[in-house]
Amino acid sequence: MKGFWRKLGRRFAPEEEEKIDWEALMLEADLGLVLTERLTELLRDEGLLRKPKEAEERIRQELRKILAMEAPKVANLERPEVILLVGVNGGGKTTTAAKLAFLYGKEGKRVVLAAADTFRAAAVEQLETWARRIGSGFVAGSSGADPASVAFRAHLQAEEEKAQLLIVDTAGRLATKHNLMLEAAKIRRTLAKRDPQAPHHVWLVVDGTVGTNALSQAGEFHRAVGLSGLVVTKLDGSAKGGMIAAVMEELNIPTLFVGTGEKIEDLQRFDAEWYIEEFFGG
Ligand SMILES: Nc1nc2c(ncn2[C@@H]2O[C@H](COP(=O)(O)OP(=O)(O)OP(=O)(O)O)[C@@H](O)[C@H]2O)c(=O)[nH]1
Ligand SMILES: [Mg+2]
Repeated sequence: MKGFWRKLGRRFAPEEEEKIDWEALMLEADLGLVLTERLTELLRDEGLLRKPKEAEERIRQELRKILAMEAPKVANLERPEVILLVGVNGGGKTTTAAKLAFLYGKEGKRVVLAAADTFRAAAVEQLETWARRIGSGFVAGSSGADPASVAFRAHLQAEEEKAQLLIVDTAGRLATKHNLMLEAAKIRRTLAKRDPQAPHHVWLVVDGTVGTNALSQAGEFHRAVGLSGLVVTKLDGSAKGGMIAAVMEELNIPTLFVGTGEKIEDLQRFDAEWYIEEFFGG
């Protein structure tokens, strides 16, 4: 993730510093309209618009407040705890499912991966290859099978195997986004038949390079299925990470993990201080 200043390709000469248009800069950095307006107002009220050093410090402080949300505990129950991954195509769901299985596996949890993307045979193979490599359990449906029934079966198997964690990968490539939401909602209802608490976590996997588009995606999925967290991928590229704070501000959904590459270990727990440093870095 490139820093706020670096990303904008800007450094201000001392004589320009007083004229910084904070509102424009924050919008460019993908902080979104709501957060940008609130922060601009705040800087104006506190007389910091012409004091760049103080203004930056004030924004850091506010970001710290916005991002201070505790991550949920995962895999602490008697029954398999379920993480349902949703998101539009190419966001990184399948890769993230594997990365999470790897990460929790390393922490000693028994994990089952469920390939509930039955629309693409390649998607099932992709996850199966990962599962084999990681040594986690794996459940798939035949091509065209009902994804909700795959999730249901996977839950049965996870219980049989005494797995602590079931991670469900879903399709991102349906005819319409509306179908995508319906599908995710159906998987959610079906899992609840196995365990009223399931899925314990519904995480949106979103490509960090799409900027504030991620905010509208998160809003739509949140209304349709209720999200409890975000995984923001591809922050290794020229990502526009500002939306992480925007999603927190507008939807109150925490970012839990960030993807920083294509390899299995390229997933990190979200760290607010790291984020703020990266955001302003440069
Ligand atoms: N650089 C980088 N690439 C990533 C990251 N996460 C995923 N990718 C790549 O993004 C591409 C899409 O990832 P998938 O995991 O297949 O995405 P998906 O959401 O499952 O896609 P659909 O199944 O089509 O909905 C792959 O080439 C991944 O290797 C990341 O954090 N960084
Ligand atoms: Mg996939």
